[in-house]
Amino acid sequence: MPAPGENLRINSARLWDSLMEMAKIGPGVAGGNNRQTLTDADAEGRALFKRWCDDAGLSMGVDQMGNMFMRREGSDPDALPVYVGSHLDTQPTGGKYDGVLGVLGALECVRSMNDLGIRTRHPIVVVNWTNEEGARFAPAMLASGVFAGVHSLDYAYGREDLEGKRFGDELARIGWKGDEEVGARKMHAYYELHIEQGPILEAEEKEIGVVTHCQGLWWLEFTLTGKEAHTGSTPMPMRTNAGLAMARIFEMVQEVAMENQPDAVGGVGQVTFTPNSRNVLPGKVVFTVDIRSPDQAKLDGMRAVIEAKAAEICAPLGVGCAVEPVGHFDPVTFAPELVSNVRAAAERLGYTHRDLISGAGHDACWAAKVAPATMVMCPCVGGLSHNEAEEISPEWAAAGTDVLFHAVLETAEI
Ligand code: HGY
Ligand code: MN
Ligand code: MN
Ligand code: MN
Repeated sequence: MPAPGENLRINSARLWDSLMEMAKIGPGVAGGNNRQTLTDADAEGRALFKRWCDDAGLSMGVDQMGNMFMRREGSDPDALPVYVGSHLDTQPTGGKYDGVLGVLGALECVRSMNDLGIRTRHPIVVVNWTNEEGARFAPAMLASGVFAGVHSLDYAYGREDLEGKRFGDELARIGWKGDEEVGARKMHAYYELHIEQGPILEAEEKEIGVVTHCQGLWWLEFTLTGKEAHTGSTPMPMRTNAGLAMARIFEMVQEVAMENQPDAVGGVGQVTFTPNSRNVLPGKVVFTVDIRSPDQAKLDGMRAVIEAKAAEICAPLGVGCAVEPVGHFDPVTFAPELVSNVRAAAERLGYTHRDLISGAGHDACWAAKVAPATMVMCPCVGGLSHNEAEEISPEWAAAGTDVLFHAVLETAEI
């Protein structure tokens, strides 16, 4: 089968218009997006995406986790489809491109196949995975995780947001709780286009990241138990200060990550104080430590050291310390054959490229457990993401989607 010709390109103007149109839904307060999963804004974004898929002649399937599967028929209806997608939900202070570029880039590939009269042998399925971000309902990549058999449906339905609302109820409320059995679908292959969310491609002036691996992660939920007391009248020696223990653990996590450079990170993004009153010492402090590394031994070693040192920090303070892993995946190796398709496509199209390990987790990490999977990345300005100032150029969006287009055509067979 001949490779797609180097002049085969997507419609970059239409792609950019779609990105800007989607960005109007669930606007943030500083130019980005707040389209958190299962909110009315998410429902509005899903409806717009469905309208566009209807216009492109795609048929829709929705599973029990609200994952949207938009199918373009191939010449061989019995052939397993090639799945291409990402997520439309965002962080509370998210950007316009994290996830969205992957969903709308996949849609653009299908729109371009329609324009060019291309019929692939394998069907193509464009995917919008529910709740990749895990901001409102932890953990992240929840729906692709259920799809891959990592989480049960009951576990997912029972996840609660900070207002105590249940995932399953909210999914039903917005009208996207499908009947299709989650995980029943079989994929021939899975591709995901995503912004890098890191500084490497821009710094090295490379247009394409050929993603060979994704670093592994642990999310460790710490519950520290102190004693509620008056911040003013309680003498220092009489305090059981969970907040102080938390601060020392944060410092220790930073030190452990720095001792494991260059390929390790560690930090905390969310903390809850109870009762969270400015003149009450916290009786309880809950936070999630996020550690990551592409090196399996480093990843698991950091976890062991952090848990041991946290206990040593808490004991002399009289603070109780409980730890529970609430998210994890080992470092991911993506499918070499698909990675080669991405690299060959970048070469053919004349885009500068370099192999890359993904720093962020993606739905592709769970897809890789059930099918050959890989990713295509484009740069983002300053490597910034999970920030409303997240930015890319139309040229970067087009380059990533052109490469995705060629790699998908290669696997789906034209
Ligand atoms: O946490 C992550 O890496 C992704 O943004 N869910
Ligand atoms: Mn993402
Ligand atoms: Mn994200
Ligand atoms: Mn493991």
